[in-house]
Amino acid sequence: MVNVIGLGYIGLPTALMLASHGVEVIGTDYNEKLVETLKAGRTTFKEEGLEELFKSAVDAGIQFTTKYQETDTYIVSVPTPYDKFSKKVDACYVVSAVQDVLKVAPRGAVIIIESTVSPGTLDKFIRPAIEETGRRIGTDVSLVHAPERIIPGNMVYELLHNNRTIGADDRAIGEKVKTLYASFCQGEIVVTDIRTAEMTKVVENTYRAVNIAFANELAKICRHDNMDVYEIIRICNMHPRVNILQPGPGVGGHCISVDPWFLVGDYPSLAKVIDESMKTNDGMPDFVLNRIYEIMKEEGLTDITRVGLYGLTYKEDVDDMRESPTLQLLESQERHLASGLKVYDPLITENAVPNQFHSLEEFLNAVDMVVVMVGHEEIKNNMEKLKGKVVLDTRHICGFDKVYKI
Ligand code: SAJ
Repeated sequence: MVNVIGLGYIGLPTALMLASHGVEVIGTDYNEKLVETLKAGRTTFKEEGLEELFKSAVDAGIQFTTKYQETDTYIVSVPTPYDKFSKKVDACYVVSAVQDVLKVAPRGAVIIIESTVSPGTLDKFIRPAIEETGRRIGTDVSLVHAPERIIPGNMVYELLHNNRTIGADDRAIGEKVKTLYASFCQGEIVVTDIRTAEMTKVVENTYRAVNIAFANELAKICRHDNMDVYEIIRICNMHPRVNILQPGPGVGGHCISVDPWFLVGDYPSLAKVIDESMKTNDGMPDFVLNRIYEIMKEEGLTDITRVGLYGLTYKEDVDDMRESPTLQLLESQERHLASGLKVYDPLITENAVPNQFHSLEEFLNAVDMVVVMVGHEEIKNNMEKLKGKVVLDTRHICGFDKVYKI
């Protein structure tokens, strides 16, 4: 039996996937409300294919509880926040989850950490937490790091098809854990050591962050001299060895906008390109705000309260607002003492920010200028409704002629 600890964006789909592939699974989360929702047969966030997967896992007998279980295998998938000032990972949730696991784990149990951590975290924080209890790693319990790689928006498909990395002290334990993931994973599963597994995960997200920063920098250069950055990137990407990502209003989510900071925090004098890239990405919401002012001037618009931001989530077709560029822009707007921007997102039903609308029609009636911050399907399917508005399209999704770009 596997006890999956932490039933958030990664833990839940992983638990469901294992259960629907014949593994006996108990999912544990300290959040009682979340566990009650799952027990009542409802999923806790929106994701393509999640409902079907949930049904099949429930049919297969998955259970949800707030209690840690006595079992031979644990998968820890709890959040790893980072300290915004020191840029270092805060491993407190992982440490406390492991401490709670140790209260119930039998001798020989395998503890798999799936949460993304900065390289060295298992050595610095997790091993000492285990040793403090008098347990010997390798004999009493085994430690494994199996970082997840799935992308929100396509999680279920990627859980099945992505290649995976498993870091273990002991090859035999690594192979055993590989067999567990191979129950559903059709990709290649590489077994390596823990430090390498920690580093590869952070490097993958850093690579993407640096590539996006490069695209954002190109957007600024092109804006300066009135060149079309999208056409330039499109043509460059026709070269067989060039693959530049897309510029945008900023980088959000809890991965690409966070993980690279771990390297800057741990290696401040070495991680120069990474540091500059993160600053470039973090500067994009301000860049968009300046574009809004520029365009308002050009169009003779004077009332900022008649400008609306379309999209609150960190990217298209997910309901996750963590670190979203829109939230960053709203904060920046507060700093500039220019609050009043209207906001709307079809996937955010709760009241999250001031001046938020819950209907596209009402939102559009309240504004003269629309800033497309997120390219949700909804707006792609309703492009004609933007006609007659001044549009700043930060996602390059509007096909019509008169549209402003970042
Ligand atoms: N973005 C751009 N331009 C692009 C692509 C993305 O501005 O060309 C922005 C998005 O709008 C968003 C942010 O970057 O605000 C991050 O979105 P994303 O789709 O690039 O990535 P995440 O954060 O949803 O998921 C990433 C993935 N990592 C990589 O592709 C290397 C995923 O595979 C990881 O599992 C996930 O991080 C994670 O959990 O670490």
